[in-house]
Order: sequence, then structure tokens, then C-alpha cells
Amino acid sequence: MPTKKQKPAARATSRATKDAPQDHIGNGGELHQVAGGDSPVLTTAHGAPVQDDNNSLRAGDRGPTLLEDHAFREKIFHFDHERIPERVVHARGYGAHGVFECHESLSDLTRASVFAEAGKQTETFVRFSTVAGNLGSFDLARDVRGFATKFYTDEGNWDLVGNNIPVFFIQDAVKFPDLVHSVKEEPDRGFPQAQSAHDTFWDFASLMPESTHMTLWQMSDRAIPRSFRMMEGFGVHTFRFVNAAGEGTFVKFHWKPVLGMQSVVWNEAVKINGADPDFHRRDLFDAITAGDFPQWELGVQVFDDAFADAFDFDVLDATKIVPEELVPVRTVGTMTLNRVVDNVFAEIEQVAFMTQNVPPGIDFTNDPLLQGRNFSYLDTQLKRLGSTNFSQLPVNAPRCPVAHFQRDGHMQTSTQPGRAAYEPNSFTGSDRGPREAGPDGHVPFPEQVEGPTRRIRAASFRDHYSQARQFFLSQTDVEQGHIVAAYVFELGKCEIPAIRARMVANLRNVDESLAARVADGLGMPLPAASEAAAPLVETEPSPALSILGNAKETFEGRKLGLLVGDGADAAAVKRVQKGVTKAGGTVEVIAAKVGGATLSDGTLLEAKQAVAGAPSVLYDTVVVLTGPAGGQALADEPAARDFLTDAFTHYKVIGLGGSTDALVDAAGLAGKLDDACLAVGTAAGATAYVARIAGPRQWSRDLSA
Ligand code: HDD
Repeated sequence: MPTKKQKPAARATSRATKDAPQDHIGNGGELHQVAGGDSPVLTTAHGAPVQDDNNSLRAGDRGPTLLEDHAFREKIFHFDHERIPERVVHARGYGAHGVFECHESLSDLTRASVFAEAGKQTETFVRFSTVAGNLGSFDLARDVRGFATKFYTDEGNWDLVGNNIPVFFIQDAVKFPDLVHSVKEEPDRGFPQAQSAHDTFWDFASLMPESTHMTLWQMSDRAIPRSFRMMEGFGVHTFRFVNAAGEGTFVKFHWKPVLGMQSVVWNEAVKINGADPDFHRRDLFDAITAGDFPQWELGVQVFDDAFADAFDFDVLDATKIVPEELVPVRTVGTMTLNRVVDNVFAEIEQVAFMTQNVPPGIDFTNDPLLQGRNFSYLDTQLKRLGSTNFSQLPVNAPRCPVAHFQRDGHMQTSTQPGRAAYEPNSFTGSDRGPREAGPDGHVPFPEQVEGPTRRIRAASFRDHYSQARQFFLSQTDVEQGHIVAAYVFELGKCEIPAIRARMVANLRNVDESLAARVADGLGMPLPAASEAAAPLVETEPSPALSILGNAKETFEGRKLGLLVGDGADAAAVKRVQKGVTKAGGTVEVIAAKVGGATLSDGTLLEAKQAVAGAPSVLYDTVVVLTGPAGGQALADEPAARDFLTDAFTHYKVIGLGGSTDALVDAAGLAGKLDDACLAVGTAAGATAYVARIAGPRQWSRDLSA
């Protein structure tokens, strides 16, 4: 007799087989489908149809589970092995597929096929990441962002494994494990994760003056981007272009976001991490699935040996930039991200970037950081992906023909034909295997190298402060204030006063006012300046280094949080929605309850979010529109009060319409509203509001500058 407990199992089984959504079939159609049509049958990994996926096989209704239940054992076996090691750095990331289109032929500079002719398209895959945090950490950590691009070129994959900051903490790869160990959670306690605001990071940074320049960038708003779509990317190192004649030039790569650069403010970042730890990945996913494809222009700075020799700094030193004012960035193509992944693990987790993946026409330089990376990335993929055959995974596989004599290995999926698996061989036809490409292959740039073998840091790498100073002096007052505040916050989290003092002593070599303001913020006396390894070189400020100085006048790609209370003027709501959408933004409707709000014309406006789950930090600007009843209800709701107070504190443009006085009062803003708080109840008001949100935040509210 079947017991009562067995009945639900029958229902669940039929759900699994009959009603399974089509998209569970698997990306490559690799899952076994026994019965035709759109309802795949659940099978084991070996293809046998599963009778019942809800009850393991047991002896008797209430007896022990039997070892012969192979379907159960296979399911648990696979589950137990689902995780692979997360990346040792850049563990948390998100990615998407795209296409790169070349604007003009660069064949005079490089024979790389990506740049062969105007209009040439190359498939790409991009992974953005934070560096320090673990896989499950939050998106808005103050951190460098990885910006890694795989170009599936006609002549093999080109991986441009860059960051959103053009310099790095260290000059020599031998220090990379030390850098990473210092920023990761401290080994004796396992915290803090995903942040540099602790003793060990600043201990290391203060003892390694070469990291000072990078810490300036890291303390700037670059490290808290509003969106992956609104940040720059850099190849960091100086690479080499090599043309068909074998002539080489130096090149640096830049990604410039078409939406312009934008960051959030620190207090906002802290709150976003609580409100939506997936803020950046959601933003990318939402934009691409809405057809609002993010784009970046690829730019190159090309220079020759004469420039490199005359430059005040060493172009092989990854702690230095080449200012755009000295060597302009030439735009050579556009990348569009147009497809989200089908499966996060298969694609984003298993994608394997390697700096050593360069096609003919692109080559390395002797940057000691790059040279070390070229070893590390191959090695780490074996650790993470478990087999030398990781290049066969769909996301990693080149889109051009692959032919070599490497054989076998774990998880070999290619059935390699032919009799000879060695080179040279005397076989012919399909038995002989591939032949070398000779001059058509990746021919290394024939650089002359000489000198004794020594462990030494070149004297040309010694200046650690001049470009850090240039960066600081190139920022607007508001941005300088944010950098000061970030140092104060981070060093304030250090429990060892000597570490704070050592860092401030280094900052005195960057800029006296910076050091004095940080010391003041920390409430400590100004220490003596540390000894610099090289005298400062006078540099001109580089306007290209400021985010705010280069802000784009647009609301494209940004988001309005529209808080609507009962009785709100229906026409006013529509006008704001229409205006913002027309300006290229998106609108998210928020109400006291997620069921929505009843408008003046009696219609129900559905909400996407209840205000308790949608703090204003999730939006670029906010509008409150409400009737009298709704206005009082919002004033009584703590989350609605915070919504407005935070929007004001984060310098956001605010639109107010209808009966908002009670809420403004309750939010503590009575008498404080400024000209970035606009009345949006009328048509003219809505127009003025839409025009204003294309502009900057209301920085005059910022007292840190
Ligand atoms: Fe690295 C990952 C960028 C220096 C060793 N790195 C990694 C990723 C990015 C960068 C974007 C994530 C790739 C992905 O999304 O899968 N790394 C950089 C930049 C550097 C840099 C811009 C300096 C200019 N890295 C660097 C050095 C070493 C490494 C000096 C070691 C000697 N990086 C690694 C790694 C990782 C990695 C351990 C971890 C996961 C991976 O490679 O695939 O090999």
C-alpha cells in the first residue's frame, strides 16, 4: 500500500518531466532527450531516464537507502564536487559577450587581425571584477576593478587583462603574493574581507613607497564606480605593436566608456552594499537584457623609443602612466557588450584569461610585472580548472582552427586525428599533423637584450612620488576632498598608530596639503616626511585624470527612483516618466507598499519596489510625487524619510511634486532645499528637472572639499 508520504513525490516527478522549462535543456543541447517535443526527460549524466527524483530507493517504505540507487549516488556525487577553487584574486566578477569593431586599419602599426581593416568585427568576452573580496562579497567595495577582455581573433585569442586604474601597486611580479596577502583578510582571524581598510594592507603599502601612486587612485572615486558601464579600462603595461615588416612601436591600451565615467560617493557605496550587494552585476545584466548595450571605445597611445627615452619615467614601470596630454589616445574601435551569459559558472567562472595570450602583431615588453604575469596566469588556470585542457571549454576555445601535437590529459574532449603526434615527422596528408607557420606565426619582436644577470631594480624605477603628485593635483577640489576622506577612513581603520604615521609620512612627499589634511582628519600630529628614493620631477597637471572634470552631460544609462504616494497627480507622474525615458534613463516606480499607489485619476500605478527595499542609494536621482494622504503616509514611513535624506546627503538632484511638505519636514530637510531640488508637478518643472539630471550632482552640498 502506498503511504501518504509517497503521494507528493508523484506530483513532483511529473513536474520535473512534463513542465520543465525549455531553457533547462542545456546550452549545447548536450542533455539527453528521450521523448521528442519540448519536454525533455530528466536523465542521469549517462543518459538513463530517471524514474523518480524525489525519493531515493529504499528497502521497505521506511527502510534504509540502497547503495544500488545509482541515480541518487550520481546526483550527490556531482553535487559534492560542484565547487572549484575561486580565483586567488578577482574572485568576484561578472561578464558578458560582445563584439569589437575596428574603426580603421592599423596595418602600418600592427599585423594583428583585429585591427586589419575598418569594419572588421571580432567576437569578445569581458569579465569585470573586484580584486580583494571573495566570490560572495559585495560589489561596491572600495577596490580596483578588473576589466579583462578576450578577443577571439582569427589568429588566436588575445586577452587584454586590465584594470580600471592605469597603474599598479608594485613594479615587480615577485611582490604580487605579498601585496595580495596584505590586502586579503588577515590570516589569523579571517577578516576583514573585500577591503583594504586594515592594518596589514597599509603596513605593506607604507613600507612599499612604489605603491603610493596607485593608492591615490584607489582612494579616489575611481575605486567606487557607479557601474561597470561607466568606468574606464586600461591594459596598464606598455605592450608592443609589431607590423608585417617586423617593425615595433610601444603601445598602451585604454577603454573609454561611451556613457562617460561616473562614480558613487563613499557613504552611498557603504549603503549600496547592504541594499543590493549585486548592484554592479544586476546593472550590467539589466542593461544588456533591456537592449541597452554598453559600449567602450578602444584607444591606443602609440610611441616610439625616442619618446620612451625622453620621457621622465620608465615606460616599463607599471606604476607610471603616459599622460594623455603627452601622447594622445587615438580611438581605434568600439566594443559592444550585447549578450548576457547563459550560465554563470560555465562562462564567467570558467573563463580563463592569460596575459600571455597574444596574437601575431601584439607582443610583450620587458615590464617586470608583465613578465611575471605571463607565468602566473597559465599556472593559476590549471589550479582552478583542474586540467591542462581548459582551453577546450567553450568560453575559452579559440574561434579559429586549433592544431597541435599536445595530447591527452584530464577531460580531453577533442578526438585528435592523425597517426603522428610528434614533430618533425615524415608522414603525409592527414596523418602528418600541422606544420609550423614560420614568418606567418607569432614572431617575437627581435629586441636586443644585454647586461649581467642580477636581481636589481633599475634606477629609472625609483621615482615613486612625482606621478602620485600629478594625479592629486589633477583632481577637482571635490575629488581631492574625497581622496583625503578615503585616506582618513582607511587609515582610521588601522589599529596600529605607527602604520598611520608611516603612510602620512609618505604622503608628505606627494603633497603637503594632502598629508596635512589626512593627519588632521586622523587627529594626529604631522610626522616628518619619509625619505624619497628620488627627487620630485615637475609635472603638469593632466586634466584627463579627473572624473568630474570630464563628466559627460547625460542621463543615459542612469536610473530614476520615482517614489509615488497615493493621490499623486497622474499627469505629472506620466510626464516625469516620459521625460526621463526620453533622456535615455530608466525609471523604477517605488511606493509605500509594493502593490503600488492609487493616482489622482483613480488608476493603480504598480510599483517595482516597496520603499523599505529600495533606498535612494540605488538610484542616480529621485522624485517624490504624492497626494495629501500619500504624503502623510510617506512622512510616517522611516524608509521614505531615509530615502529623501540620503538622496540629499548624496548630492543628488531631487524632484518634488504634490504634497511633499510633510515628508520633507520629517526628513529634516525643511529650509535646506537648494536649486537641485526642483518642483516637478508642472510640465515646465518636469522639463527643467530632466535637463538638470544630465548634469553633475549638487557638489555645493559637499563640505569635504
Ligand atoms: Fe592579475 C587575475 C588584472 C597583476 C596574477 N588579474 C586577474 C584578473 C584581472 C587581473 C583583471 C581577473 C581575470 C578574470 O576576470 O578572470 N593583474 C591584473 C592587472 C595587473 C595584475 C591589471 C597589473 C598590471 N596579476 C598580476 C600579477 C600577478 C597576477 C603581478 C602575478 C604575478 N591575476 C593573477 C592570477 C589571476 C589574476 C593569480 C587570478 C585568477 C586568474 O589569474 O585567472 O593569475
